[in-house]
Amino acid sequence: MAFHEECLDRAKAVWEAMRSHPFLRETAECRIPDAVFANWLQQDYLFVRGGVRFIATLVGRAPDHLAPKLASAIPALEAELELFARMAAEKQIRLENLTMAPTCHAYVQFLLATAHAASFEEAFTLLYGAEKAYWDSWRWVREHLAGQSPWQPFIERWSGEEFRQWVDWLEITVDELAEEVSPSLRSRMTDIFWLTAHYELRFWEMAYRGETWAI
Ligand code: MP5
Repeated sequence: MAFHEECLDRAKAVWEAMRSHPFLRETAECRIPDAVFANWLQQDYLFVRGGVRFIATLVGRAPDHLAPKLASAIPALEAELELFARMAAEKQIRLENLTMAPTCHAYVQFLLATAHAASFEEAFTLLYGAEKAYWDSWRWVREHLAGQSPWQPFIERWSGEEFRQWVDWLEITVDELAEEVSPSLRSRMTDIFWLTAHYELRFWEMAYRGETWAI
């Protein structure tokens, strides 16, 4: 079994819960309330900004042959942030003075802590897990889309050809990295994937429920 299949197999239950989350189902059925979608848009905007710093740290730690491709993700994320800004302006959703909800905050801290304190291979596994989660989630939306969504540009961003090629590269590369490491590091890499899968599920849950700090 390839390493990425091992990861997906171990996280199977949470991956299925993520892909069948009501946020995604209601988005596909074009009946997600605007205010609920806006929760996701605001929090994901903050998440992606954290993601830029995560990838920048990863570039600094990457072996030479992986650094250029990883670095190419940074302008792609900047373009993505512009998409968030464009859609937010169109739908009158505020992007200034936002507060990270608890789950978004914890997930971004997990990204940054892993990038700085864990091995490069573990951090790369996190990146693969987060991107694979979005590919599988948004592709599910695209495959079940029941009409013209007001949120179409987001659906296309993460279910289109360019993103597919990026996730394919991450998948091949994470498998290659896992071939070279000790059994204990390989096992820590699957732990990171498992945690990432849980954060991804919780991110939909956070947006759907409109999670806030208690007080
Ligand atoms: C991604 C994202 C995909 N935007 N948000 C979450 C919660 N998980 C994964 O990352 P990217 O860098 O926007 O493709």
